[in-house]
Amino acid sequence: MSNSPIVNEILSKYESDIEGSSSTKKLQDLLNSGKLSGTGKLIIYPVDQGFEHGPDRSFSINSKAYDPHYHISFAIEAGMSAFAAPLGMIEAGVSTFANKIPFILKCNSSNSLTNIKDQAITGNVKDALRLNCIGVGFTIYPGSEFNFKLIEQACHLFREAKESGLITVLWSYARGSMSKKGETAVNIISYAAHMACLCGAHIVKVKLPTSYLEDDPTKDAFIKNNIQINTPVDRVKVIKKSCFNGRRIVVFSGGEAKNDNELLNEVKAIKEGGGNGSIVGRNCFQRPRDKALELINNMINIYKN
Ligand code: FBP
Repeated sequence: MSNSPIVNEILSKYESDIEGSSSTKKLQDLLNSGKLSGTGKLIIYPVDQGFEHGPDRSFSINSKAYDPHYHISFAIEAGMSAFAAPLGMIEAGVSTFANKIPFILKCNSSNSLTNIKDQAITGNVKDALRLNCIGVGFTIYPGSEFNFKLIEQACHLFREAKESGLITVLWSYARGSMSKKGETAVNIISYAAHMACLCGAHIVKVKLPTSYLEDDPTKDAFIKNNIQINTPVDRVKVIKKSCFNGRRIVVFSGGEAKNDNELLNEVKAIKEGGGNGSIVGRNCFQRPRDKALELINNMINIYKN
């Protein structure tokens, strides 16, 4: 299959992944997967909320969602670009769904039985290769007291992943030292997104920022240089800019379940601001399957058109 011009343009920005190397091949496969194939846009389906928030808080609203097969088959039916999950969930469906959708192995996880802003390593490159994944995912918490360790672990994992020809996705979620509101402040998300690029992530995943500016040393730069942050489109542009002036793929998380219009308006802003797509979990599995399929279809149509 030959690439669309936009896919070639995106791939050309990953200069260390020499043409023909397997990281490039895997990134190309991802960009040519699902219903957004060839558009330069992605929708990834992450199901690690059982770890992060607990199974009952995540799945009891739609009890079929306790089954890993529910999620993988949903991602395939919806035409999503990839399925991202921790080790056990991928292991539970890897042969049934082999080669039907790209898998991304989420290699660390937190849990809400503790307040500690840290993550445990639960997977590695060897697991990702054994499970035929196209890449690895990792979370860092910029601002947390554990941030330096998490950043070092991310860089270590990514080094090994690239040596094995896998792609790398970094969930960069600021939390810890800033206010709760500050976790989604545009100056903080911009900083977190840029750090993810510096860690060498192929794909950066952040929350959609608000117009709030956290009172920290980065705030002044926004005010003095009149950085536009009023609309969601402005803010997506700010984040793309902080990601090497648009040279890195950036996807935005869906967050807690919200109504269709709210989510679709966010998707319109991501598209208009030059973002590369979405990573949505709860907004899918916390809806009845047919409604979730309809939602993803509408998101795909926005990203396509
Ligand atoms: P959602 O679409 O469910 O928000 O999933 C995206 C995600 O990054 C998950 O991978 C992760 O479990 C969750 O968000 C963490 O959310 P929060 O930081 O709000 O606890």
